[in-house]
Amino acid sequence: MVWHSGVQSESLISALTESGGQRKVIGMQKTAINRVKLVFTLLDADGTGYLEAEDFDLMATRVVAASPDSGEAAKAAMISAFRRYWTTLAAELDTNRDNRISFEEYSACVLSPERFDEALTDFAEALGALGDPDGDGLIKRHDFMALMMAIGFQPANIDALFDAFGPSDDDQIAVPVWVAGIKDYYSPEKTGIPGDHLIGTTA
Ligand SMILES: [Ca+2]
Ligand SMILES: [Ca+2]
Repeated sequence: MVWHSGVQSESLISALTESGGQRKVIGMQKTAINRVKLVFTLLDADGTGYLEAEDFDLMATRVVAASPDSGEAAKAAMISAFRRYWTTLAAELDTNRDNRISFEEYSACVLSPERFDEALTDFAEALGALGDPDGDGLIKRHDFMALMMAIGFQPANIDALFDAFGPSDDDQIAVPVWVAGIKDYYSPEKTGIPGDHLIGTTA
């Protein structure tokens, strides 16, 4: 895993301390900090080092393309959820109003995770629905893998996460299990969750 320059534990901690979040930093486990870093890196889909509207359009396109069997309504909901996620992040975190979010700006999300809850729920439910194109309420490992690779996770980590969700004998997981897992993953205050498998051993 290669991080953008400046995206290191030290910069996150100093940014949080400046924001008055020192107590949260102390209580934040290394896995949670690494997850915030990984989420930022993945959300920066075009690799500019900043989150911009284009990143969310790009990732929406990739994710929808990874779910060819899904219906048009489910795809449209996913695109709309990605856009809402961006507009919410931009409204809450673009402190210097330059229409992009630096990692330092992004790291402030750990101080007020509740502000992102609705946009995150939208996003998680849209992604969960894409993972279940036949609508039986279950997600096959193959579909899970395709979507998670489109977001940018590593295959071995994706398999480990799927296993951590406790798949059924026919290797499927329930949609609500994944929706809850997505919400936990993008909630920086959560620790010790199945999604920590996505950080892998290289982060
Ligand atoms: Ca970018
Ligand atoms: Ca900014």
